Amino acid sequence: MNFKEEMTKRTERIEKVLEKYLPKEEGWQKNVIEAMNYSVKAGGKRLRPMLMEETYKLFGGNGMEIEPFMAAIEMIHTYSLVHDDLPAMDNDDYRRGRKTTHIVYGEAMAILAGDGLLNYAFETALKAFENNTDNTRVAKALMILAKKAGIYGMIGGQTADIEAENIGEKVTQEHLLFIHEHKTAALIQAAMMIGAVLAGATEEQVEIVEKAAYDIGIAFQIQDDILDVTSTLETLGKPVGSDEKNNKTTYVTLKGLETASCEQKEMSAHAITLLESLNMKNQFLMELITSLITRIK
Ligand code: GRG
Repeated sequence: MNFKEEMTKRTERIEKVLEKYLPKEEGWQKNVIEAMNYSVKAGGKRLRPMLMEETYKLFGGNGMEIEPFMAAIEMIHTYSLVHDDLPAMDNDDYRRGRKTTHIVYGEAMAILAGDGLLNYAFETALKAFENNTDNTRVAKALMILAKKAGIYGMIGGQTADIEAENIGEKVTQEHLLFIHEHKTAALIQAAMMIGAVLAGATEEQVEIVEKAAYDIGIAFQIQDDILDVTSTLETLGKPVGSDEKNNKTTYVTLKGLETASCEQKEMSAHAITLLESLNMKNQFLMELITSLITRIK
């Protein structure tokens, strides 16, 4: 298998799925819909829908109900980026190599575009009921999506993150792990758990997937922290040094580059061991997980 070629194929497929589910730019709402679509179409690695579909395939899934969920998770992820870039939060001008949504459409429209994307994600995921599929699985998947994006997931992590900015060096490893688990790992867990649930995985199997996705999420965030100090705006598509600017404690400031990098590798390897314990095969998924710790953007 040529990993790079397979990656390109999958990314192109995800772009088509997104295109299919994005709202039409018309009516009195045209402006907000344009801002929503601008943010989603700005690109990005499409990691969450990719992990979702690959986990679905790992458990033998081959239906259509995965598609609205793939679009939904990317919409939720994109809304979080749009809001995170706002002046009230990180106040960033660049994202995914383009001007941020509030710079192009203004702050009010960027707030509404984020809200619109979050709501439209659920309107979209609900379309999975229209597929000829197991409604209980779809309902379970919706519950996972709602919880992992909410106050017990990503929003909870973002809250703890904002509060951590005010206490600077007093942020402990425990506090930081809470932030990373909720702000970053929760959506990755949602992606993989939804893939598993829709394909009919058992509760025990979904628990293993949740644990593996935790490791993947933390490792992914550590790499994000590393790139913030080692990369460039051109490569990353967003400003570097953002953590320092916002007085953020990260894995790198807490432990140093080398230890952070070692721990990240251990977590990624642990995730793979957990997934291999399921005795199911998806070579691309394993390579995708490994590639995340050496990613450059
Ligand atoms: C505003 C509720 C709310 C939450 C914001 C996700 C988030 C929480 C903030 C974005 C900033 C950040 C560093 C989040 C951690 C997760 C992360 C590394 C996001 C970037 O994900 P990528 O690298 O982005 O997958 P692309 O652009 O490739 O999709």
